[in-house]
Amino acid sequence: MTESALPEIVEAVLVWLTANASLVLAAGSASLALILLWVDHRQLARELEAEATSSLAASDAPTQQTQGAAPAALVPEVYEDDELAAAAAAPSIEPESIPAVPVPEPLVEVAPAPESAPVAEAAASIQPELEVVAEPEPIAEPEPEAIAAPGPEPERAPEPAPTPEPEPVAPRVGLRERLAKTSQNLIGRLGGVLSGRTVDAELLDDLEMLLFTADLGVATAESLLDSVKKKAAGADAQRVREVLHEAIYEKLQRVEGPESEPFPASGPKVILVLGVNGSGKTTTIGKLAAQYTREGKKVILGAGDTFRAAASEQLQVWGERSGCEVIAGKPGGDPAAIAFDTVKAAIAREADVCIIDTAGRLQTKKPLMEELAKINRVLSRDIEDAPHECLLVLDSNTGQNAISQAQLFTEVAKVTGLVLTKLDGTAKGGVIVGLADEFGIPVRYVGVGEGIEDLRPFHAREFVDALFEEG
Ligand SMILES: Nc1nc2c(ncn2[C@@H]2O[C@H](COP(=O)(O)OP(=O)(O)OP(=O)(O)O)[C@@H](O)[C@H]2O)c(=O)[nH]1
Ligand SMILES: [Mg+2]
Repeated sequence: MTESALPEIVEAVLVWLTANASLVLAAGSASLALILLWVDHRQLARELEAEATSSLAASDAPTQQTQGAAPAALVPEVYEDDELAAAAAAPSIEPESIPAVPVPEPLVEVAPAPESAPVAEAAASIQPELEVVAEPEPIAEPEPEAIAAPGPEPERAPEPAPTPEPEPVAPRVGLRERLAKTSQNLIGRLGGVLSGRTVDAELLDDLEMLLFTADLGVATAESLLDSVKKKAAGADAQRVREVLHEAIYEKLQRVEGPESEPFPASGPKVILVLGVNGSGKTTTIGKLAAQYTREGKKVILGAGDTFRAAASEQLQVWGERSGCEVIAGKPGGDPAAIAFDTVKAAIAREADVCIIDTAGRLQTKKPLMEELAKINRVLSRDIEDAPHECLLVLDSNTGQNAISQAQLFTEVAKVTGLVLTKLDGTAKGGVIVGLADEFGIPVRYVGVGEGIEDLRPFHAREFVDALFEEG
């Protein structure tokens, strides 16, 4: 700004003041009035304060503090409202007036309500879901892939069933009678061939034909024919009969072992039973169980045939008949899991024997070797040398086919004993000689009927004599 401009500005201000003199005067007087009013108000406040202080000295000071009223010193110096100022400064506040303060109550009652209700509702709606999630899934059985579970959780071992009374045993029917058809096929026909003849080339031809059609097997038939040629050349029919009788006995005597492998020093004896479907495994197990229980042994059966419908029910029936417990699983389950559980149960119940059934269709379901290896593995988990006995059950009705079955099973399992079943109903029982000759595996039992008493320990002499007995 230049010096020459100043007089012009002053002049402009003076002109404005002159024009608005009345407005300026009004503003000044209003300000003055306000200042005077404020001074007057302060004076009034001081007087009230002095009055309150003198009253406090005379009143009960602790009452104020315990009731939580504001001390006089905290009373504001200036109050717009005189009544409020007087109330705040009042020395004797009534106790009832404190809970009457309206502010906190609505806060307590109203504030949580809008939120808590939805939360409670939400909690209620979530709760059932949580319960469903928390509920444990029912445990499956292992099935052992019991082995997996084993898992197959042995947890599945059922409580011992009440032991029913074993069935009374029917009187024994003679072996000769039971072997009648085989005897007729082999020895009966022999009588017809030999009748009144001496051993010559022609007779040897006829004899060869007879032996080859008697289900003995080619090698065994040839071996027997050789014996006749060597020991009965030129002899009569009676001598040929004697030579054959002794030659067959020698072959069978080689496979006459004890009825079973010996019992282990401690723990249950474990018997695994194998064979094609329908060969008589389950029936043989039932009969065996009855024999052991009759001897006072405690027996547990394992329904390892999970393949065939009603297979485990069939074993249950045998269990009831022989008075022993049966460990079973779900149809279609893992047979190895059942085997595992059966051994566990046998140990837990201090059983003397446990016998494990298997499916006849085992070899068509999975590779036989794989399946049997798995079963053998789990059996030896708790008892190192189990199974102590591996029985192969062969149906004599199948004739030469029984030899093929023995071939198959001995390749994939360590078969320790044979059971020849259904010798009572067949003419093909000569196969037992072929089996003995070719495999040399002990024949433990022969099945000669469907009854519980129709499993006989195999004794070579008794068997051969029954075959050759004139009837
Ligand atoms: N006559 C006679 N029948 C027998 C003998 N052993 C078993 N059977 C019968 O043969 C049939 C089959 O017997 P199972 O014991 O079921 O045969 P399996 O080997 O268990 O058969 P799968 O369970 O199908 O593999 C049944 O009707 C038995 O009664 C026997 O020694 N003599
Ligand atoms: Mg069976």
